[in-house]
Amino acid sequence: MLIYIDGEFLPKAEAKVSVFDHGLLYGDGVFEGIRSYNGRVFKLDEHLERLYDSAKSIMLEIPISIETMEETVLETLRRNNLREAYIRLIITRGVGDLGLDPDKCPKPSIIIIADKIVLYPQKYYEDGLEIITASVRRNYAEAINPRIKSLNYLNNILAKIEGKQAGTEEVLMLNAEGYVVECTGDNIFWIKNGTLVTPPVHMGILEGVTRNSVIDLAREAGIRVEERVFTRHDLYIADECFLTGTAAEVIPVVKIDRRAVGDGQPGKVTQRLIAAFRQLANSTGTPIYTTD
Ligand code: PXG
Repeated sequence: MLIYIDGEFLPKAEAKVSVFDHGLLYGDGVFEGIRSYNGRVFKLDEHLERLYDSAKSIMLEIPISIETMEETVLETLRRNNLREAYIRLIITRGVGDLGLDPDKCPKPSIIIIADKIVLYPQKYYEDGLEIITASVRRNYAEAINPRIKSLNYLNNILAKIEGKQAGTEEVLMLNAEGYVVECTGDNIFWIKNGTLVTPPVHMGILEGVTRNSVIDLAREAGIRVEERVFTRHDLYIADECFLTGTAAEVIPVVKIDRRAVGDGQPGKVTQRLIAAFRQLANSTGTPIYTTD
């Protein structure tokens, strides 16, 4: 495996960062998780735009252009001979001293890891997931805005630990006001009487690339979509529920806080959207190899 770090492609054993990197010392940096399907990178422009927006929001200037970044991501995939991959792009504040001051870090670091994709077990797509609500609340937007895909994921990790202790794969998170926002690494949708609902971005969620694709697909299929505020009550009385994310794609939720969603089986609209998303992911994207 060859990993890109600051202009070089290094074997895994040599791909290392300094203990003085502020990404490690303070979680000071941003990242992206991207996938390629069948030799094409899915929504590469959208992921890169979110990466550069996240960086701008924390006043971190990425030292290469978005065009060079795009080419470097593709080159990392080529060097590793990958067609179906999970790509982790990381920008850290870089090496500084032991103080918080980001101005002591003269050069941000760029890391690109491209690996084989580890998929969720197929049974979750057929039988659905069970989730519970975490007691930990999603970050308050005026503290660390959830729209920033920062290296500081402790908020979500604390929620994930609660889920692991309860034996669930994902965990529902509420914002400080108690409204449903998202899960630890996935956005949430529910359906009632044929209308698809998901929280608006300003409530304090990561604006998922998969989320946005699913909203488009649903609208194209003639499904009414609403981005609005809701509580767990709405989820408890929903007909269907599903999560979206780069790793999970579209995955049904059949139990929330030990209550069955709808009839306790993955719903019809959810199944339609799973199929539509797979079709889109397998037929679009930026080609990695010129022969594709
Ligand atoms: N919400 C949060 C908080 C996320 O971190 C999503 C939603 C979905 O966004 P996309 O753009 O992927 O549709 C994410 C992203 C993992 C992993 O290993 C997943 C994410 C982030 C980090 C790791 O499962 N999901």
